[in-house]
Amino acid sequence: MKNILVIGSTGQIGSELTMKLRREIPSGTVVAGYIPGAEPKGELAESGPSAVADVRDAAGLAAIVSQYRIDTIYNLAALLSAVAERKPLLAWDIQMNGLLNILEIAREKGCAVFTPSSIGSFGPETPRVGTPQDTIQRPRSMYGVTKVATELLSDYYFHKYGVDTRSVRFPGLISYTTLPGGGTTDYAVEVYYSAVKGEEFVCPIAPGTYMDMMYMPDALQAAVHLMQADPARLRHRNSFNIASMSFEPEQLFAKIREYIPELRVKYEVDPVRQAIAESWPDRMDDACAREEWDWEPAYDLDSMTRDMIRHLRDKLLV
Ligand code: AKB
Repeated sequence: MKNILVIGSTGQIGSELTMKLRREIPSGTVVAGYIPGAEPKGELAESGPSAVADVRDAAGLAAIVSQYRIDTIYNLAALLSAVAERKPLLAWDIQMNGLLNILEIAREKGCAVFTPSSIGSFGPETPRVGTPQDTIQRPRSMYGVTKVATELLSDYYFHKYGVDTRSVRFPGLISYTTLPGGGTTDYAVEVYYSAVKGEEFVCPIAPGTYMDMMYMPDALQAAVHLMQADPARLRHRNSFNIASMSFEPEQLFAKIREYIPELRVKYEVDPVRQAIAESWPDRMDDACAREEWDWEPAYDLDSMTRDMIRHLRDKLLV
């Protein structure tokens, strides 16, 4: 992994992953791929090359891969779960037709590909607690359908053509740099902003609804570490369960109140997000990731909360 294209470099994961890769692989080139209207800014724009990289434009992607001699593609282009329910055809186009373009380019040019899956790839029939690595995946959301298909298509390209595809099933990701847009787990990010700003938080997810969550530094470490893992140890590829914490809204609010006691919350449950959340696991079993590439998260709910509040105070209260 030396010359890397990050597609979706200005999104929640991409904005931090691109900077991490530039710091950790200084001998290579990390191209920040973006779509018009979501141009890189600040340090992301200044610290390396960027290029328009629309997953639906195969010729444009192939030109970037040739120009920068790309050997690894991080494909982070996706509509998140709640938006995908509103725009299912667009979600399919980006997530599936886009992925096919990337896999074809990877096959021709010999690139490795990381395309994240999600807790969204599971559904109501999946065992909810201790969700096994290999289990029932019958999601009912368009987001979930595209994530299962992403896993299958990525494995297909590995088995049929030898394309080095790898991925993880991300939980809800919590970060202070870039807000997520249109996910079911977004509440767990937004409440930190409300708490630090002293605003009442309106929670769209009902009390008692558990979901897997993860702090962004652990998610980024997983994305980098998996792509560097010894392929001989990988019995799985697309995709690995990874887990670090699981909570329901009240537990998160109680933890934040240990540091910001005045946090105010009211519930206005969004039926679309709630139905999706109820079909997702409460806690995945990540034993295979631990065994096959030494996955180990560093953050729990308390250490994440302290770090989030410290950074958001710096960012929002200047
Ligand atoms: C979403 O909520 O849609 C995402 C996810 C868990 O994949 N954050």
